[in-house]
Amino acid sequence: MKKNTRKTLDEFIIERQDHFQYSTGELSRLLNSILLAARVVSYKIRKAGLIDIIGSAGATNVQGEDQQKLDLYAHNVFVETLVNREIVCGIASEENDNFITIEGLDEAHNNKYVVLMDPLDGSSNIDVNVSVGTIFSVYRRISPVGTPVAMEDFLQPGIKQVAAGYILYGTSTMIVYTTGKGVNGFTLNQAIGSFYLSHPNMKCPEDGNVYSVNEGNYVHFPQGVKDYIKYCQEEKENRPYTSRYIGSLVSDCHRNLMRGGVYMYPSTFKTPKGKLRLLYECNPMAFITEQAGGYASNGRTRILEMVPTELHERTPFYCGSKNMVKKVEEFVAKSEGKK
Ligand code: P6P
Repeated sequence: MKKNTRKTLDEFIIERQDHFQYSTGELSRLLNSILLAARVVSYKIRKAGLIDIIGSAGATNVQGEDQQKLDLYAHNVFVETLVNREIVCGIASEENDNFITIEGLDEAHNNKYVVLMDPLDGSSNIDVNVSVGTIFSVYRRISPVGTPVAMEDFLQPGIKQVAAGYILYGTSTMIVYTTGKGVNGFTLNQAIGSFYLSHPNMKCPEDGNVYSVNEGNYVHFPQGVKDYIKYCQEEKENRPYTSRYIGSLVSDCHRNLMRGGVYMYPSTFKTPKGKLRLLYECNPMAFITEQAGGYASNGRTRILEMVPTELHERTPFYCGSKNMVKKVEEFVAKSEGKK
């Protein structure tokens, strides 16, 4: 019988313990907590059509978006798992107006890390059985250890992330994450509840022939983005490219990471600053993509160098194959008369 030589994620984290700068095992325990919560959420999602867990929760989040029952369920599972293990000193979530402190646990003030997350991105796709994802980002706090967590701990540029990852609840459940030493993907064996190393040392091709954008917003895109989309569609060189848009950030970015391509969410009439949130969607996806050799931009500058000013701030987002994202920047610069 063929030996199962694949490492489990638990073994992988222990093996890489030395990769976590100054880690006292806290970051490993943090990642393991996220994994545990991911298994719980994955199990629930897989039953969504059979139990009363789909559809609207009848509330809206800070973005004014209709909260799905599974949004709130996922939020509660990740928050409770992290709080109960007293690993972090604070949590920011798309589903919460302000960041979450660890009330009543003074010792939590001694914890070194904060987590920012989108507990369930693309959740409106659940009702139609389309893949969704969880996105998380981890920073070392900058406020003094021993004091309550502060907003400055969350408003750090993406280059300061110590870890980032996503869980893709797709045809299989995968976790893809980085701690700044490359990107690795693990697939969940639902039968035994273990994640196995299935995509070691993931690399994003520098070029690709897939562009992902909601072309329904075309008329409101900046001129440079319109010019780039026409460039993708013209019959020249290795074009026209293929258009693929799942409407689920994690799914579209995962495909582009594996096969090459560019995901675009420009500013539009309804979302003049873009739709995606810098802190817990764009920064983690940018960190992972760049660690795999790709690139992420707001159309002018590198996402990871943006200095946040608000917890839920939005930004235009272009992410994927380095040469394709750089080409978008080129078209944007040209349309703005910059060389
Ligand atoms: P639109 C899901 O709501 C999300 O945040 C991303 O997962 C996805 O890529 C995008 O928004 C879809 O937005 O406006 O094209 O439906």
